[in-house]
Amino acid sequence: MEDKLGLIFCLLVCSAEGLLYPQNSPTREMRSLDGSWNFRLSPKSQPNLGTIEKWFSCERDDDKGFSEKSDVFVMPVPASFNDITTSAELRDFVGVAWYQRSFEVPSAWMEGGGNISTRRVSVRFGGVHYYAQVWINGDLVVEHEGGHLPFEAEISKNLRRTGNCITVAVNNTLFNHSIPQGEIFRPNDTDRYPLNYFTNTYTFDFFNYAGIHRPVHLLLLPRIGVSDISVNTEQLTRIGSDFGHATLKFQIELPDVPPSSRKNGLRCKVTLFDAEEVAEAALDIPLVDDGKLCSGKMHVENAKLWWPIGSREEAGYRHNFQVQLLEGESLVDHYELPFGIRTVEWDSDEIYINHEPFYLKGLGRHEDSDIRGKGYDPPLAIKDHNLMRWLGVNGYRTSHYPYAEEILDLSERYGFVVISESPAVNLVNFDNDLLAKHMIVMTELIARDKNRACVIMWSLSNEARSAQQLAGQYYKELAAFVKALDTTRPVTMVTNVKLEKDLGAPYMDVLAVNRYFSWYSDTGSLLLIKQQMMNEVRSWRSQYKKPFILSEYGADALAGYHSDPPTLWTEDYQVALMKENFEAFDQLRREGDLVGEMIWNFADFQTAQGYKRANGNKKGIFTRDRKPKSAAHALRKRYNSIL
Ligand code: BDP
Repeated sequence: MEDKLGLIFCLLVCSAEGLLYPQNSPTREMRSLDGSWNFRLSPKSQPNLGTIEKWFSCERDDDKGFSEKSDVFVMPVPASFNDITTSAELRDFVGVAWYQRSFEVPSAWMEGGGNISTRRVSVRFGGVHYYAQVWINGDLVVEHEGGHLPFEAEISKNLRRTGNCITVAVNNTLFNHSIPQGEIFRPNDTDRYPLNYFTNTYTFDFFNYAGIHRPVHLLLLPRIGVSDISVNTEQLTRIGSDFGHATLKFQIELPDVPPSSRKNGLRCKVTLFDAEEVAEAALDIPLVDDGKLCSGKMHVENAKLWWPIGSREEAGYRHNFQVQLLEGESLVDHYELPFGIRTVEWDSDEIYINHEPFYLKGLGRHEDSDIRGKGYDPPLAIKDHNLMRWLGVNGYRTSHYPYAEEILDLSERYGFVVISESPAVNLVNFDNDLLAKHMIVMTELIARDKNRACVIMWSLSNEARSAQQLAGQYYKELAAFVKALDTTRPVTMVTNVKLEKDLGAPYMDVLAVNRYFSWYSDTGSLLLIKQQMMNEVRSWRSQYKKPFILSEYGADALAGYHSDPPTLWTEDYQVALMKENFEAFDQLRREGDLVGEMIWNFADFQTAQGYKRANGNKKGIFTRDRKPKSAAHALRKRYNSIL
């Protein structure tokens, strides 16, 4: 992959349209393509072999094709491919991995040859890491860069009545200008390395799992239908503890088609239903802007509000924002968007949800588990949410990349607050090409998650080298760009740089700082934590006068290791370190200097191999298979005792 070409390509075709989450409705149908796919690697030394030999051709009797080859094996989707076999070659593979499967579409979808004038068939990927190319029956239909956000392509013209074939080539290589970044290490020392030896190195602290990580859907959609919806709680007057009068501002978009293909006389009917399906407000409005959109404001009286978990008996309340596109009385499109009514505000000290100060009892997480790697797995996602409920957590950060839409749905439903982070982790250089790409990622992320009540803040990056001279201008431009895209949420960047050196903080609304006192500095000296933490937070606060979140602290602990007095890598040390931090947090909070604390990490997770990592990072308060360490009980006790 030539990264500049990728950028230019994406600038041309990356669009915020068509990202609505798939659903069945009176006008929409979907079919899952999850399951067992055929899988084959283009040899590491010949990354282009699959393309040269046209593995996407899907011809069974083609001797160069994909099918029935001895090196083809079965791969589950969604899942990372790395841990599915016992092969170290596959686990550490760098290059292009190929997926292929056959599929059928219902014959009704193909009426009139796909009935191209009134309906379209699309394929939608929730996330493929890192660079994906997709072919249908041998035709390239879409390419997408970036491993954590959805993309979609129309395939109506590429389909056959029966015997369809889809091929996906996934390149997991990370470059200087991918997000996240990586480096190709290609030594020319032939004494120590075989000819053509190379690896892909990266500095971030989690394994670069790859593959088709999230669900794949076939969609049947109206050709002139709803392509995007934006809704936001613009104004809110609280009524009592749980309710409010609200003004919702919304915009419904249709595809930008030539005037000759537009339909005249379309209108939008927008209805807000409560959870019992009782209509609370409705509007009927014409399309404007050459038939490309409907927009308006909806007033709703006594609406039940979306509240964070733990703050009210009923948290995570969602209404159904139903959009119908009508032509006369006939229904052209129907989409239902779950929508939580809530506001987010911030000033120099606090973050407010529904006008109430919010204190984040949080943690950092990863999409990570045994066997699946970063593949979306419903039992795991639900288990994780149950564990967070047990802990008394009220929010988390999607460290260090956007999580699956299905995970955010769960979080929103339970009332977990989410700081949504881009995949820009450990950025090391700050040039215009990277900035352009970072802007694309933020655009795609906001397009995907803008309607979610649970998402209260955007995190532009984690632990960028923001002391570098060029970082100041970079973050100035990036923050302005994101704030223009979304004026309703604060922006942060998570930093580990020293206060005097960090060049990004001046442009953020909220400060988020990672500090590992007595782990990465003054290792073993637990008694220094309180003093160091308090001085640290107070100095950021007095310099910037912005709300402050301690976004990471913690210690590695090998489950089952104990010592008294506590020593490094034991469960006892992890707990002791937490308790010292808690004392500092309590005092800082009393003084009005802290709006959130987030332990690192929810569970142990896999990393690249290294002598500082014992089969992964062990800072989890749960093990990788979600068994509690002593730290989980200590955190639970704390979070359940603070309001
Ligand atoms: C922080 C990073 C996080 C690491 C953690 C650690 O933000 O990704 O996993 O340190 O070292 O610096 O455990």
